[in-house]
Amino acid sequence: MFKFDPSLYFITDSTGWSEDEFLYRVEAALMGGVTLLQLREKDKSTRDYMQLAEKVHSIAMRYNVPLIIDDRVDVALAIDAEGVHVGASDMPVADARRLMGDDKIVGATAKTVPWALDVYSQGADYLGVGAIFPTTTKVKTVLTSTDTLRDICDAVPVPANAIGGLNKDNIHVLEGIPIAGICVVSAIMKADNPQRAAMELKVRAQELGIIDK
Ligand code: TZP
Ligand code: MG
Repeated sequence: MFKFDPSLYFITDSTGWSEDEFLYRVEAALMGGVTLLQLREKDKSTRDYMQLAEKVHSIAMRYNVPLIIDDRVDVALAIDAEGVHVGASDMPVADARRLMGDDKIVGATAKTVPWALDVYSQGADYLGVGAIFPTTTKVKTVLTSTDTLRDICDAVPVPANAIGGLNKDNIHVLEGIPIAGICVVSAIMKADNPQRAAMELKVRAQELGIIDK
């Protein structure tokens, strides 16, 4: 059984990397202490998404880190991933929960308190809240203030993570907000040394008291 720990949540983006380089980076991040992993692919065919997901899943399992599949309940079920993450234009959380069952992780995006309450009531296990800072990752998003992030944390009993443009030099803005963890793409994916980047992010977040030691 996997432990669900969203404290350092790494979301992948294979854009611009060969498959070997991508898989190497994913593994390096896991070695650096990533606690939760999401495979996020926007342009792949179902077949290619599944094939990559199977490879990433077998790596993640070696590190006992749950794999979440972005957007696609079918892909998550087909490869027996530990969970799925759904956003506003994906399958509704209640349907994702019904299909995934109670033992899988269903995460949801929320950018406002009413939205957070809605996805929580539909059965979301955790929330991704942002973008806190502008992001260079391919995404349709708006900024969410740290005040709203705090309000969301206070409004729902499930873990909420901050996302969007976060790196070790700016996560101090999250100090004192009862988030469960941070989600990053570029800060690890595009780092010269993804293992070191993951380690440094974790140490910084721990120093700030954002996540537990
Ligand atoms: N949702 C809100 S911001 C974002 C997603 C998927 C992308 C975050 O990527 P980065 O590179 O950490 O800014
Ligand atoms: Mg989505």
